Amino acid sequence: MFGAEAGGGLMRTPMRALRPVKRPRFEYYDFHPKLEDLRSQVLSGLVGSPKWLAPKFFYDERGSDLFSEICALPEYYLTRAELGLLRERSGEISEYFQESCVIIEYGCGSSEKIHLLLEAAQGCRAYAAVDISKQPLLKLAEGLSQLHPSLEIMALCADFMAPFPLPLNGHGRLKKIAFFPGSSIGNFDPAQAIQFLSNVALEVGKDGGLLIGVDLKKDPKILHAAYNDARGTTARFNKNILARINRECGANFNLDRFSHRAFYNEEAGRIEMHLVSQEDQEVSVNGTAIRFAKGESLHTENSYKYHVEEFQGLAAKAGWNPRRCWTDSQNRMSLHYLQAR
Ligand code: AVJ
Repeated sequence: MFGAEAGGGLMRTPMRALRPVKRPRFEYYDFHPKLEDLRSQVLSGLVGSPKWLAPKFFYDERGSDLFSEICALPEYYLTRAELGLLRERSGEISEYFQESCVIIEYGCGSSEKIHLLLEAAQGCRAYAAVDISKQPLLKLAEGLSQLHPSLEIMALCADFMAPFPLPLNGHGRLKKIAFFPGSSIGNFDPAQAIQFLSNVALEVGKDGGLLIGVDLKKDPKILHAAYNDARGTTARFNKNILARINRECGANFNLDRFSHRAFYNEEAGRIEMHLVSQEDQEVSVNGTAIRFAKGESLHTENSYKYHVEEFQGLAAKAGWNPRRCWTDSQNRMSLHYLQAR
């Protein structure tokens, strides 16, 4: 134990000071997508019509910081509501984490959610964090290894949209429970969501679990505000994707010539985010000329919202049985525990 020497800690004996401290550790695996992949995927989205970019490209270092800012915005209820559920329902959640298990978190960012979950998850022996963004991933793993020195931690930098090997070291035989918080599932369209959830079911195996946060359908005004915050942080987050492409793909987007647009598409049940060209313009991306007409939109994100039963139906198609669902008192966010068939 370090640090817990209230009183009497001032005069450490030399022996004590010299005793080697076991450094908290974790294992890092880099399956980070290559720069060429970014360039070719970005270009293929920009040459077609309608133009689009995958939302995973938001999360460079700057984008990850902006996303953390979003999570603290008064309008962005998702993070607070989910943290509230993890806190208030920790007793009930912990029932599913009694047995020795390994938790696999997809898209952890720098979230404090896993800190809360680990307090409830008595049986957790190992934790594998998967994220596309290296810096927040390392920060999270470092922080956790200090707090939980006996927990086996694996940090995997990978794009979880594509299959990748999951190195669970000696822990592959433990019960596996996936953790997918934050309504990140909303970035997939329903067919992709079923595909992803099926992959996760295969990964955890029969009787494995999934604890997943899903944003609920609600009054569109509340949804609209969450993606059009007064401070303009979401707009900066959206536009940062262009700045990133400038930095990493040799492009010359002028961010002032695009505007942030986010709205709720009721029919599709999703928030859509776009960047709308303010004028006729031509942008060069890695030597390729891309034309934008005035008013033309570049689609950067979908964020699907689900009723509880709607999501359970989707998960059922992917091999999951619903076991428990918690919602907050304002019915904004849901947290599901599902079991693989
Ligand atoms: C991380 C995908 C859950 O859709 O709410 C926040 C990303 N985009 N504000 C979401 C996001 C704009 C977020 N997810």
